[in-house]
Amino acid sequence: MSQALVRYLAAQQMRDEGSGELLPLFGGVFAIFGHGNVAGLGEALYQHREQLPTYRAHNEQAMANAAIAYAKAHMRRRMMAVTTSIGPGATNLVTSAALAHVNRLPVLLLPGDIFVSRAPDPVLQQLEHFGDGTASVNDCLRPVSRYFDRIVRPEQLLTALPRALHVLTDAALCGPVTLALPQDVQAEAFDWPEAFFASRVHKFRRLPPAQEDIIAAAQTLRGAKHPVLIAGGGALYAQASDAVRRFAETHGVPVAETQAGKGTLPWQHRLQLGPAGVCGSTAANELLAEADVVLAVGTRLQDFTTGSNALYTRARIITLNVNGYDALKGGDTRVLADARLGLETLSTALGAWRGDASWQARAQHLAQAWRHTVDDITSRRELPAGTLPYDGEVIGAVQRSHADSARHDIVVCAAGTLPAELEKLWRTDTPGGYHMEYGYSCMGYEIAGGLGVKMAKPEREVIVMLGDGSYLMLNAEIATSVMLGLKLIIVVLDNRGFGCINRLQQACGGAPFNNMLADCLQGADGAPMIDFAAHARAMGAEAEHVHSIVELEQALVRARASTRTYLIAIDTDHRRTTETGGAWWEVAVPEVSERDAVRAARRDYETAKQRQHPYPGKSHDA
Ligand SMILES: Cc1ncc(C[n+]2csc(CCOP(=O)(O)OP(=O)(O)O)c2C)c(N)n1
Ligand SMILES: [Mg+2]
Repeated sequence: MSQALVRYLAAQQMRDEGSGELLPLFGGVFAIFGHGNVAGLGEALYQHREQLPTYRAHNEQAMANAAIAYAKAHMRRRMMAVTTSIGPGATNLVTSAALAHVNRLPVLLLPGDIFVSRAPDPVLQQLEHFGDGTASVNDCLRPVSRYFDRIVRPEQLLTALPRALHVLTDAALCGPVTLALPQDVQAEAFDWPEAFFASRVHKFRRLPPAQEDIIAAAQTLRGAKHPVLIAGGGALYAQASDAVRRFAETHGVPVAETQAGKGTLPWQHRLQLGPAGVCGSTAANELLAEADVVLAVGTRLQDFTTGSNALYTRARIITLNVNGYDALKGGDTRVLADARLGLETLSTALGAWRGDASWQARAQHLAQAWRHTVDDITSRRELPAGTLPYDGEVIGAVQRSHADSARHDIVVCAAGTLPAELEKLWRTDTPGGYHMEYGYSCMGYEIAGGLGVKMAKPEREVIVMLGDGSYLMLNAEIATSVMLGLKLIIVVLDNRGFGCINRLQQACGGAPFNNMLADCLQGADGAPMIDFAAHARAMGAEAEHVHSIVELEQALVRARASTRTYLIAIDTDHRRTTETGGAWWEVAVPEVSERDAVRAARRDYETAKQRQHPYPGKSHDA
């Protein structure tokens, strides 16, 4: 069964749109062996190691994060599989499966599973469920998988694998697939039909829009004077950047982007408003607040994008999404279609229609003002003595360190202060140049994710930016990047604690508590000064600790020249952030408290909630 599974995976292909070349759909398999996969799947992977390479990393969650990042960097056209032992290896996948599920990214998870025969029962690491004899820990993966199957007879692969591949390659269904593989079944023989292993070229089909949806959307837009288009991750995955640009230019519709959609339009495009929502630009948020129609393309419309449904409450919302569930969100008008086809068809239906000329002029003016704001922040080099830099100044130094970084670099990030700062300040003119995992915003994704991106795009400089908290959560794949010769530049912003949550806590009236190391319970020796550079060197990377933006610039020259993973640690201020831009984000504040600060925060919270609507775009009905 294992041999058949590996042979089948190796036979799946895709055609690269750029070069026209046929490439394996699966770039490889990440594996940590144990009982439950070493004898069966491990032996099969060894046999087929030329067609389907196996990579070993240090932690199952990190391996899966790397695999997910690989697929994201390939805009979901290529992917990887991940295999684990039974028990703890398998449950280490749960977080990553949820991450892939939330972000709609494909990954094939192959955890080992307990004996179907139950001959040795229980085996090492087996959970004995007292009420369900069919349960194993792999059942934890059911609610976080788009497709889950347990292969209890070898021939079940004949139906399970085509279904798995369908889910992995379908734009609407796309997400994690789990095939749990009981170890005795992995080792069983079966007479397979040879045709099962024929190579197959997967097509990434585009769903065309229905005519009636387009007519309705065009009618809504024609009634608009102040339209804004929001580009989400779906716009990138549908490779709709050109379609978005043409739509914006032809119809005079300014564009705002989500975390997943950033980079759809080049940063310097005249109609590029910058990011929408909680981590958004002044340009995007000011126009969104006044928009009469929002065309939401390929976005899940999560709270960071909608300002917790309090940002664009006047607008009618048109959703254009390949996923019916997403198309439903706040949609007055829904177009169920691929982003590219949908925009092209809608544009044809709109003919010569354009939004108000004064609206476009205002959009261009605000967009330019925002670019000046960003310039201002990211060009700061010399800070007053005794001032620690903050994330915005570090981001500026990283961008300045390459003459054409907007085209060449891929920045990778996921959690902490940095996502908001990067969304506001990072500049890219290449789709995929901004790799932010902000659907799950999972601490620890960054370094592993950077590894996956570098596997997908070895010719690009992959720059991982992360906080001390994320670094300490999951960093061991630095050693894997050294072992595989996959160079990363890692910039650690050490503000000695969970800076963003500390600020959130106080914004909600809370006392500084249990976030910054200084505010945590400590023994006699206090919190250690963590030497991140020494830590990375211990794993084989080159590393240094710098003390200013000017030193950071010099270190970045060395980092870019290095062929080996290079970490730069810099001390940063946990209080300063980019204050301009942004929007309200709903975080529930206690209704009763003995603390004045909490009661005051509660009053602000109740006031802010008055602007909120059950979903965006409803107030125009009132
Ligand atoms: C796995 C995980 N646990 C908890 C959180 C909640 N959380 C978000 S950011 C953060 C602190 C991040 O600290 P650090 O990486 O040092 O970044 P900083 O906020 O200090 O810039 C926490 C605890 C999360 N996003 N992911
Ligand atoms: Mg920190």
